[in-house]
Amino acid sequence: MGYNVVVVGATGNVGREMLNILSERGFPVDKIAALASRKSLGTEVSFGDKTLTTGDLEQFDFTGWDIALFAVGSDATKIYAPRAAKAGCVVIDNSSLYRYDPQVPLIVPEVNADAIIGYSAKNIIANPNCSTAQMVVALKPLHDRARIKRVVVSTYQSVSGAGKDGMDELWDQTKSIYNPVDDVPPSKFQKQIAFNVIPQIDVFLEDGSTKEEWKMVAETKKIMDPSIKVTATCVRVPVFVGHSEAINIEFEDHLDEEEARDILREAPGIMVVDKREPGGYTTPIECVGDYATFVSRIRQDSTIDNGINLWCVSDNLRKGAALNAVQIAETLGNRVLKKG
Ligand code: 11C
Repeated sequence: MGYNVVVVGATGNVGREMLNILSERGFPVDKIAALASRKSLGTEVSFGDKTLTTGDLEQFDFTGWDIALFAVGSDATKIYAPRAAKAGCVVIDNSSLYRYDPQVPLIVPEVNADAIIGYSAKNIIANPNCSTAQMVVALKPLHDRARIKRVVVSTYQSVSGAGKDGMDELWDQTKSIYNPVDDVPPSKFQKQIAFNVIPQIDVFLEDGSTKEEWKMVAETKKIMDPSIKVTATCVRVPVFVGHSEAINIEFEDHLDEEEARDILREAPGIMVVDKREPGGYTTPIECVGDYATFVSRIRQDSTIDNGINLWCVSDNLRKGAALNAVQIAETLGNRVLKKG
């Protein structure tokens, strides 16, 4: 016996990956529904070797459905997630709407799977922001060994984090550079993204940071440990898929770079690629379509007492979104619903 599963936002970048990953991982599905907003209604999407036609989110009755993976914006989530939850369907939400709600667990299964039990307060589980998800997978095993005090992270985030429109803007603008007749001015992004980098993701906050940077701070504290200090600079780069992060970590206790490498090699969800030679590290293009969070360039930071630097890369549509959501569904199934 399997689960009745709904994917909400099935035509978007993340919704499509949710369907792919449910199928790839053999998630025990009895019945599946792919839902979309009115404008994408009737679009066909793939689920393994099947083709599904998207149904209408507005009209959908969630009664009798076990799990809904939501990959729509906060506005639609606000209306339909409580509706699904009330009908007895557990919502796994990829938007930021519920992430900071103390009654909603924010889960990265490799890091805080035990917290999933808190789902029953609202029948909702939150999926973190992509840049947080891959970072905490890399940080957790090191924190368990040497207690992290402070993290300084700079991100290099791909345009797919901004959805299909972001990918189209990079593609069209890149072409337009060679054919200036087709001018493609910035629209999704604040400045030209082709052949450029932009130190702004999401809106500015009062303290001069951006909301993306704030999310990395708040979510790391909620998922891992509220005592960890995080400071982030989030940057958009002209890469289609795959977020990269340069992470500087300060620990309470000494941690030697060899031990850090060994710990990360053994840790769940991580692939260490760290040869000190040209090309002996992972770049975003190499992580596309993969499940792992890749860690490279592990080295001592000799400017502080207990410091390590590393480079971390992952597919933002997978570990950063759809894969993590499916892993949450698997954890929920194995630990709570126990139907599969
Ligand atoms: C980006 N990280 O790369 C964002 C996208 O809170 O789930 C995901 C936003 C979120 O633009």
